[in-house]
Amino acid sequence: MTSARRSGAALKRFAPVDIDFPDMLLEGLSSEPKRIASKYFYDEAGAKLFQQICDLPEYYLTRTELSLLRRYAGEFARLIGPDAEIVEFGAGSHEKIGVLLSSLERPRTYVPVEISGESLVGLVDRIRADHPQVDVRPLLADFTAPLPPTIFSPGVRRAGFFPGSTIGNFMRDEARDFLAGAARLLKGGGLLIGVDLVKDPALLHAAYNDSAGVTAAFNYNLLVRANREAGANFDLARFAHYAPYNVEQHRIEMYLVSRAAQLVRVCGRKVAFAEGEPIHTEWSYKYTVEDFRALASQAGFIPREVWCDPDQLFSIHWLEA
Ligand code: AVJ
Repeated sequence: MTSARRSGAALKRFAPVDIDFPDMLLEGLSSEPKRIASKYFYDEAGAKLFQQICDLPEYYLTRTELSLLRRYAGEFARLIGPDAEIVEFGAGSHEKIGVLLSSLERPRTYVPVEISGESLVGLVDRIRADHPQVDVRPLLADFTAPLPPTIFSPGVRRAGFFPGSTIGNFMRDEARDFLAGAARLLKGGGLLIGVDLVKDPALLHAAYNDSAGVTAAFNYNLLVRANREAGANFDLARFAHYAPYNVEQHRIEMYLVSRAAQLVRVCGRKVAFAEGEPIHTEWSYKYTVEDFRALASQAGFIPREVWCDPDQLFSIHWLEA
């Protein structure tokens, strides 16, 4: 085991700055329509803003999923079985994985896969403190890319954990490809995944247009980050947070819309914006239970149990690999 794996402090030292961000930004702002990939939301400030989003009264996702996790923990433990290796896609909240690890019978290893060093370090320290019997082996990587099979324990029953409806950030094809990769990785075990549901558009709209403006700040943080890391000079006051629900496509669409015709410097170049021109920053797809199960089947999983809250806001699926 390397020192980077053993201690959070060591991990922090080796955590790379995201050197791809300026290139990606310039490329995304040169394309038509303009876009910035949503994985770039989560720098240190963005991760904090996302935590605040999770506590918003309008953002029902986190608390609904947590209550489902608490309520059905015993069932998850029975399905996952003893001595399992848990792979989490993304470093989520210590609370969610904490509920799962506490309910499992002798969980053996926990492998959080996360692209942001800061998020990973915080989570790893916390889980090591709370679950000293679990071997925590963080992997600093983009979980959307194929994972090196060598980091996993051979011959151990493996279960994936993918809470938060992060799967909603993928377009349908990408979601299927991701799930197909997960099905191969988890063969013999399964995937426990949280999926936000199609519902009253007014509830969805409120969740992404909160009255305190935290989601707007989360969106604007991409421009703050561009100004800091890509030599840009975005004036935040000249962009608007815009997050409509697309009823046909079952997705929240997030944009930063230019309030005026303007030129913005990015990495030494000038990028032109027309008045009203959007930068696309996120998709957040919502599924029906049936639709998600069909997608999982196409990806090679056998969809098994599904748990929903009484108001049908959120779902957790057990997919057998
Ligand atoms: C982390 C992708 C699940 O889509 O609800 C929250 C991100 N964006 N508010 C979501 C997000 C705006 C979130 N996911």
